[in-house]
Amino acid sequence: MRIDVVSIFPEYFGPLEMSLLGKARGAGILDIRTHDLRHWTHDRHRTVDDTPYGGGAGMVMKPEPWGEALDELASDAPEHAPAAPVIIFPSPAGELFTQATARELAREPRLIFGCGRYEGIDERVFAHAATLGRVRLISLGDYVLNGGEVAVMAMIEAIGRLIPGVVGNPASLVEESHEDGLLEYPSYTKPASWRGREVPPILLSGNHAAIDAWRREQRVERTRERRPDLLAGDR
Ligand code: 6GU
Repeated sequence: MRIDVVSIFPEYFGPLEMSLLGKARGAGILDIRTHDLRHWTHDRHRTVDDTPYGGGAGMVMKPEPWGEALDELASDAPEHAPAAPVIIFPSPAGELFTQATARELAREPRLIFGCGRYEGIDERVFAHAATLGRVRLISLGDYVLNGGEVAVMAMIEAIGRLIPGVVGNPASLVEESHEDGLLEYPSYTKPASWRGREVPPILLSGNHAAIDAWRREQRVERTRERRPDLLAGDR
C-alpha cells in the first residue's frame, strides 16, 4: 500500500519508522511518504493560511498550496495502483473512524491524507480533491485536537496493521476488541497468584470449551458495562 501524508508538521510522523509499521516499511509492504505542505507555496514566507471570509476567530488554510499538492500526489500513481486514490481529510466534523473504516481502507492500494491545522481548510479544496479521488472526511471521535496529525497517526496504525504481512500472527487480529462488535476478554499470564490476586481458576482447568464459553461471557459482560452503545447497535 502506498500512503502519502501532507502536513505542515511532517516531523510528527517520525514514529511510523518504529515497531511493526517501521518493519513493514522496510520490507516494502508499506510505502509511506510524508510531505511538507509548504513545499507547494511560492511566497517568501511560505504562507499556508489566511483570515476567514465572513470574519470569525482563527485562520483558514489557503486553497492554492493544497490544490498543487493534491494535483501532484494524485497524478503520481504507482504502477501497482493506477486507480484513483482515496483522499482522507482528518476532521472533527467528519464521519466516525471505526474498525470497519480501517478494514475498508486497508483494502485500498493508495491513500492520501491531508492534515489540516488552524480552523480548517478552505472548503473548495474538498470539491477539488473529489475530482482527483474518492474524498472522505474522517473523525477519530467527539473531541477536538489541534490538527489532523495525531488523528492520521492513529488511522495509519489501525489501517496498517490490517495489511497482510504487517502483523506477524494474523490470528491475533481476529480476537480483538471491535473486530466483531464486542470488547476483548481479560488476559492473564504467570504467576497464577500475584499479590493475593488469583487468575480465574477456569483458565487453569485445561477445559478449552469451558474457557471459550467463559471468555465469551466476559466479552459480553464488559461490553454491557463499558460500552452499551455497541450492544444496542448504535455504531
Ligand atoms: Cl480527525 N481532527 C481533529 N483536528 N480533531 C479531531 C479529529 C480529527 N478527530 C477527533 N478530533
